[in-house]
Amino acid sequence: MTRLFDPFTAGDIALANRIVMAPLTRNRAPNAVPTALMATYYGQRASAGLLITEATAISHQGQGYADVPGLYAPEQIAGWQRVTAAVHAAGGRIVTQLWHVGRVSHTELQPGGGAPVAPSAIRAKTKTVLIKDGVPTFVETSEPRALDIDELPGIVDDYRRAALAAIEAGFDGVEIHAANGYLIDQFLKTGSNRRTDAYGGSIENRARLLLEVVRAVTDAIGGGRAGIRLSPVTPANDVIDADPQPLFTHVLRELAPLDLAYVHVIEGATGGPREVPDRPFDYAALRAAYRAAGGEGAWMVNNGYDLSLAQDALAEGADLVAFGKTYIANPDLVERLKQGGPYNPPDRTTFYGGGEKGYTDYPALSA
Ligand code: 8OZ
Repeated sequence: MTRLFDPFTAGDIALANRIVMAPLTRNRAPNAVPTALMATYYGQRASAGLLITEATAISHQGQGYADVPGLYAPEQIAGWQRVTAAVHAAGGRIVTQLWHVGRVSHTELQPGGGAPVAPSAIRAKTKTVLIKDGVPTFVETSEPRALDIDELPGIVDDYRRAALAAIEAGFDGVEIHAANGYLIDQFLKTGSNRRTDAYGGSIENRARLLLEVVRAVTDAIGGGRAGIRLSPVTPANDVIDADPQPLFTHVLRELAPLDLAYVHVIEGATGGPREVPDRPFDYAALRAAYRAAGGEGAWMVNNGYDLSLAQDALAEGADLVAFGKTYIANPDLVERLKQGGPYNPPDRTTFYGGGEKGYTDYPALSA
């Protein structure tokens, strides 16, 4: 019953417990530079076994929303150094989530006002956020252009350089964001990938970019400092695969020998129901395929967990449980789970953008 609160080692990262703060986009990094307020926010949550930062752009091209942070310029690395120092001073561990949004972007956010890039020129029926007259405003994503095959090595190299920048910034590791309809997921799934070259068509081809990115990152910083996030059936950002079970079985088999610290799986619809109608998925079979192929990374589960669901998941073989919205509102979530609550309710109106309100002002139990 108490395993949730026991120490655990994921790859090279020693965690005080099995409770993880999920990556949460908060849009509070003007000009993509992490702020002192962000250091306060993450520092407040350092009693989690592991903190995963909000999604962080690996390049200007990988940027898709106003005021999300980056990890490709010196001032961004310096900003993150304050964050990792605050978390480490409080005894925590923190990895950063490496992100390329692909087609989920807008010309206003792209270098030179160009089109966002994608596996194929298919527009996502989804919105992004721009700041209009100082106010965060939802807008339709722009029409993307299909990446030339010659551009892919440069994108893989951007991931590698961002992983090295993460280590320079003091992170304990990185999480490769391969979920939620962003670039890597756009390549994986049939709905967004119509390519006819070595990166489209077969499962092997659609998984190629993901595996090249993971190999580049693990070669650069070691598998024990790298995790990956996957979302087999989420409808997020209008990306759907016709047959996700064999696709993800292939991905997990190929990931198995890379000695990742962890595999992070979003069950169902990101931030929504744990079951997606008409899209059944067998997560236990996915883990079994990974283990059967020799994969030893920690198995991290996410989506809608509370104390009792988390304990059930650990009993059924998960190693780590990531909490999202609950972590927005409860900086001392570990203590609250230990005591069985109470939990502050999250205020949705302050999730994206703004300042301290709804960010660093949620009270701890001791306050
Ligand atoms: C919410 C708003 C913007 C981006 C994701 C990075 O879903 C995100 C995201 C979430 O993975």
